[in-house]
Amino acid sequence: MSAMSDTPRLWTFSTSPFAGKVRVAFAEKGLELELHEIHPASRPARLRELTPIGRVPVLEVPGAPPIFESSVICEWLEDTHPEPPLWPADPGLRGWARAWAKWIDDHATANYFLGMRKLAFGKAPDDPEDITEQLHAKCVKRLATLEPVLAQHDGPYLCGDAFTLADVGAMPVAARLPAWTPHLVEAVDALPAVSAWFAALRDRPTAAALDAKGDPVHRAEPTPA
Ligand SMILES: N[C@@H](CCC(=O)N[C@@H](CS)C(=O)NCC(=O)O)C(=O)O
Repeated sequence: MSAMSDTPRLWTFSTSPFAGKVRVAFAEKGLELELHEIHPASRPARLRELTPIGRVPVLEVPGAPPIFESSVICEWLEDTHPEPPLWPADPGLRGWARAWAKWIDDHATANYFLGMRKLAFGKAPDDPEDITEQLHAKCVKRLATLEPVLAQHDGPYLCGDAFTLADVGAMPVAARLPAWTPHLVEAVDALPAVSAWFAALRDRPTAAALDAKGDPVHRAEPTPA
């Protein structure tokens, strides 16, 4: 593995929604990222050196401490590369969008992808048999909460014309749900504002960054410089 270049390095795995969120945010800014792909079942030691939490995404930038937490990485990006802005200029609307961005992470994204994770990596011993179905039903119920919220602005995005990091946060669910869980599509189609919003998010050219995959970094690999 090469010494670090000036291009920010993101520790990621391709199907992680939170890493996907960061990849889309960088793409929205037109910035490059060096992707270091991990496998969740075989995390390289370097990841734990960067953050004892051992989760992705983690951003490495020359001359700065590593940054973890997808929303915090996106805030660093907004601070260091303000154009094009990914938050509304109005402080009140910005606060509102930030609150919904957190809610989308904690409720829609977390339930959907935890359901997928249990399907892919197995259930915990005390999980009910239908844990994935329960988590996915919870996700759809939470999406219904967004119907009146989306109606507050005249689309296509959460804040109307302004595309924000709250929209970026919803892109992984919007993009994966039809392909990975077609049986949930009917329930989402019954939510007109959410389904129109999801379609607009899938149409965003930067949605392609959700599929971006870096060179794999294996557990046994030595610590890069
Ligand atoms: N709140 C964190 C969540 C990070 C997170 O849960 N990352 C997952 C991937 S989506 C992970 O690394 N999971 C590994 C594991 O839990 O074993 C963020 O937004 O960055």
